[in-house]
Amino acid sequence: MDKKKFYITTPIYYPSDKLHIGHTYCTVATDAIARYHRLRGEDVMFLTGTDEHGQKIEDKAKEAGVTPQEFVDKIVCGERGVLDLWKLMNISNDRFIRTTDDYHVAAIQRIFKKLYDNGDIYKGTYKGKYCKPCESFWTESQLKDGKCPDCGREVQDAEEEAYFFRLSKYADKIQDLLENTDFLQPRSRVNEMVNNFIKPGLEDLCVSRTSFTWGVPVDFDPGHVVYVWVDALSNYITALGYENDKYDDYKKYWPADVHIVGKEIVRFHSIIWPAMLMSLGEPLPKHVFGHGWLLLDGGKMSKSKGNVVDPYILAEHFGVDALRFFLMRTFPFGTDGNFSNELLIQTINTDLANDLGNLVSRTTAMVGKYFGGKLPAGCGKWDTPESFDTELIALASGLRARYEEAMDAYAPHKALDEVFKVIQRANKYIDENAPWTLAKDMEQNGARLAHVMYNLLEATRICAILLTPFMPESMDKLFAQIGAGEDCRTWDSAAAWGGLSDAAAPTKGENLFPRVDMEKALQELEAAAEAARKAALPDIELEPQLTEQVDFDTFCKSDFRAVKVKACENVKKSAKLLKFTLDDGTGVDRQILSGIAAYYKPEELVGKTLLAIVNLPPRKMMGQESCGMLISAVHTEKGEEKLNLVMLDDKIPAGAKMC
Ligand code: ME8
Repeated sequence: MDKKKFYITTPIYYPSDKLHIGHTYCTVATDAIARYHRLRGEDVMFLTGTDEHGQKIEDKAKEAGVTPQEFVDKIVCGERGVLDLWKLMNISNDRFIRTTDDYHVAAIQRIFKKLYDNGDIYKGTYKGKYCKPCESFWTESQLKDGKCPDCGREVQDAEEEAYFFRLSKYADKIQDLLENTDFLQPRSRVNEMVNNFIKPGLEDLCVSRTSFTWGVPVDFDPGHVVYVWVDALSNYITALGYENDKYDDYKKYWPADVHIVGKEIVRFHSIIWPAMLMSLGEPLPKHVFGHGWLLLDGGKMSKSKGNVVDPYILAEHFGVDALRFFLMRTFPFGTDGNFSNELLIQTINTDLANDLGNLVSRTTAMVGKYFGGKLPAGCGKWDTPESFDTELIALASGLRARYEEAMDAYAPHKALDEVFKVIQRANKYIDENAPWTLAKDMEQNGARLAHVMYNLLEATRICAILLTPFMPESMDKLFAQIGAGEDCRTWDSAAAWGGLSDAAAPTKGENLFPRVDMEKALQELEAAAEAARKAALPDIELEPQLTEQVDFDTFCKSDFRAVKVKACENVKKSAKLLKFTLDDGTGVDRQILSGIAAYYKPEELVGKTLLAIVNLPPRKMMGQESCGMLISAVHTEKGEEKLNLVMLDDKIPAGAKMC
């Protein structure tokens, strides 16, 4: 029999900056759902990728002094880039698409032409605002205080020739799709779409631009590039071979079972994308699921706000599986959640170290201690079960069904909640049976104790199967520790109590989830974040040069002289000031105070020839007079301000004029 197909996608990421924990959240969730379907024996296609075109990338590349392709290559394929992150996070995507891939670009040109040929794309005029110096088009809403958001200058009304997609034509069909089917989930997002976008009147969509070039060119009208969302959304079909020869499984996998997307891009996926597919005459995806955001300090993470959390730091610190688990366990998938390091550590300590970790280590240690690591054959059966035996067995036996219901409703947090109810029940079962008391009389209670151990291992096995999509690596290790072979790690065996052989030989292994010392970890995270922030800072940063000019005569009024340091000392009660006694060639000592104590020790300056401006009006600082100013060079290095006094050749006599 053919396996059931399951096609699942994540949004393809903008490589305009490095990815943060919010992006990781979305991809880990999709990965867990994909792994769940593989566990069920389905033929899964899991797609992710990068969305690499558009003005934002073109601008960023220009800023960085590289080509747009070089810019995206570095973020996608470079060290600690997108591909590295997904590898680290153990993301099991079957395919990775880049919208700059040749086959995708060619397919987009064909898709655009198809839409044009069937009359759904027409040429019109795009009205907007134009900033002449920047050569940039803006919409009214993009302006900052009515001015160009880039340079702050006045903008003017402008028009640009552009192609439009007849989105308005599909308004009724889309409304019907949203309101009368389960296409868009969670259901709460439907009203938002219908009330905010469809009811006010769907306007036709501008789908080409001529004001920048980093995009897929419209091949039948040079100068136009395809709107980035038409290019990006189509990835879901081009990656299967739609309108290209690179792949040939479009028929096999399309329509997608689900597009997992963040809530701010639900609009594109639930209105524009189905309209495009309707126009192309292709089937619609079965579901779009709009998940919530991870918030930091109450706001969405974004690089421009500076409030991003680096998934590399967290995964390296706590382990990939602990991080994957935390993301899925803590935040209800359809709503926003507040991220914090404290919450992460708490979850690791409570659920993984205490509940799951303890259950496994206590049970395997007891089997080692009381039975030499091997349970006696037949211990899986017990003729006169206690009520707590029945309760544990019933709860664990019904777990798969409850888990399945939650996973199928895209509620991984609920599925995990069900698993942890069983883990907590099993821990309680240890206390109820008090194995240490039973072990006091092995002759009398040995068989009962073996049965208790078996029940614990068996409940753990079922939980571990269902935790595999979330923590694949750790569950492999856990199976080995409880002595569960391949045949009893399967989806089928998760619904059948008694899958574990009663001759299993568990071994107490490494501690899978060590307890985290909250205070120490928080300090280390802060230090790691600070080091990463510093590493990302530019090596050297210079003050921008002044554009305002001074006339030559004004400049000549400044009297710069070579001065020799006769004496130098710290000014009492000031951390900043040094007091210099200088020979300026006049025969009378000159005193200058300078705020450079952080950079020099007084003794290292005595005897040096420095540069000073000597005709500034005298100033009082900390009660002492300063007659002039010493000249220094300043710059910023890795975010830290650096200062160097300008030192002259000692051959230059005191008082020599600089000109
Ligand atoms: O939107 N919490 O790319 P993107 C949760 N290229 N999810 C978050 C998040 C946060 N703090 N921050 C971002 C794009 N995301 C388009 C997609 S698909 C055809 C094109 C999610 O890199 C965000 O909601 O800006 C989105 O689903 C995904 O990361 C990619 O965002």
